Amino acid sequence: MRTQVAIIGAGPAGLLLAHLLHQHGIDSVVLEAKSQQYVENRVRAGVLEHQSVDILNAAGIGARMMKEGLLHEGIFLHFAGGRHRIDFQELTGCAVMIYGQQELVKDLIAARLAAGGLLYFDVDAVSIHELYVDSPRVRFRHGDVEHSVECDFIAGCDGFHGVCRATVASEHLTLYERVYPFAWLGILADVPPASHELIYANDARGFALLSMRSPTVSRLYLQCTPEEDIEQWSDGRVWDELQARLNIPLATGTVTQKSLTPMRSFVAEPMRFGRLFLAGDAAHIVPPTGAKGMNLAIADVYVLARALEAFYRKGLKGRRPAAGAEAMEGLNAYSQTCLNRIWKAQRFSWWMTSLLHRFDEHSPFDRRRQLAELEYIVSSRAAARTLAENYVGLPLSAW
Ligand code: RFL
Ligand code: PHB
Repeated sequence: MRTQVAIIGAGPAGLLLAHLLHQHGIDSVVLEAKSQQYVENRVRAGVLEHQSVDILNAAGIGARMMKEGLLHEGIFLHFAGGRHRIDFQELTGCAVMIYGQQELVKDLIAARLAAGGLLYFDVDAVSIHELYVDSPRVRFRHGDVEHSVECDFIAGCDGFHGVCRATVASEHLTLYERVYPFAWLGILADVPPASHELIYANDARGFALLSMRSPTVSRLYLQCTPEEDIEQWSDGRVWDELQARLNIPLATGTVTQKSLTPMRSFVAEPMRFGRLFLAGDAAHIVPPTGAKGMNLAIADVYVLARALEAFYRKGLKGRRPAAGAEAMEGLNAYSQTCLNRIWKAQRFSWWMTSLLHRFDEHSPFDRRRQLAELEYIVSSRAAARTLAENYVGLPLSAW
């Protein structure tokens, strides 16, 4: 088969890219290793920056998000026995949206299917070929049938463990990585959230986060060790520990999901190799403390879709597009445009992680310094604004 853009991975990055390209009249095929049911039920991120909300609304994908999502104008920081609010609306004029990643994924799949776009679930043996020519190819198996897709471009939206980045020869890649000495134990529970806004708690026992998915569903996280045996955490033990760290009365409810998330900062540079463009978690991972992962994925494909639209508009219409310098301008700038913003989100995610977690290697001096920094943030408008403007999202620049 032949398409303009072969997209590998049906997470937020791949699905949104397919949707934005469709709106520009650009043909794509989306290949996903897992089943539709698996992808639609994978519990992950929950916070959308205000610009992510704008992008989704402008793309006509935001109707259910605007109805069911929860607009949050601030967060609470809890430390040293006190709770302090950071007022995003007052400090930046912006808010964030709480809307589960799996709900966004459902909306994007529904839009893709309604548009009649090609979307293959349960594919395997995906391999990519001839990245440095004008017509690269993707091979994959679906059921018992082997397919070959000839295309103009490949979008590697296949997450951290995907094949796209792994296909690039290591001498072409520079990797930056930090692995943290802790993880998050997360639960989803059928119980109304105990606070109307998120609480990030720095407690001597370790970090905790109270978040939510709806007025009746809570999402909560606890710092633990990366080797933690999740079986050792009965529901009762989780609730007791959350209560101790968040220092708020918690009604308990049925725990419907329990998971362990390792914490990592990671960037692969560059994000383009000939006709292959990496986007989202395939190129970068942030620790979830800054709530940036899904937003970076959205920002990457927003920039990529604009660059591809310009390529096809400026290139020869109807025939094989010319890869002239003017048509390629946006695509040539893609990697640097995204990386400028990614590194700022990396810095913020690392900073929030360092500020809020318990580090075993910390000396009493380090602990007092951490508390002093939190005290400074809640007592200085400039410091609070720095946190707020990063949390709601730094400006998006197209190239
Ligand atoms: P995804 O979502 O991992 O999607 C990649 C898709 O590619 C498929 N795939 C393949 N398909 C075909 N062939 C192959 N060989 C393939 N290999 C893999 C996979 O099955 C998958 O469907 O990457 P994408 O689209 O880049 O999206 C990134 C986000 O999922 C991720 O950054 C966020 O979930 C991170 N994250 C958060 N981000 C936020 O913006 N705000 C948050 O509040 C937030 N909280 C979180 C998070 C991530 C968490 N976990 C579990 C890692 C909280 C947690 C606990
Ligand atoms: C979530 O609701 O899953 C969530 C919220 C904020 C974070 C991370 C995860 O920083």
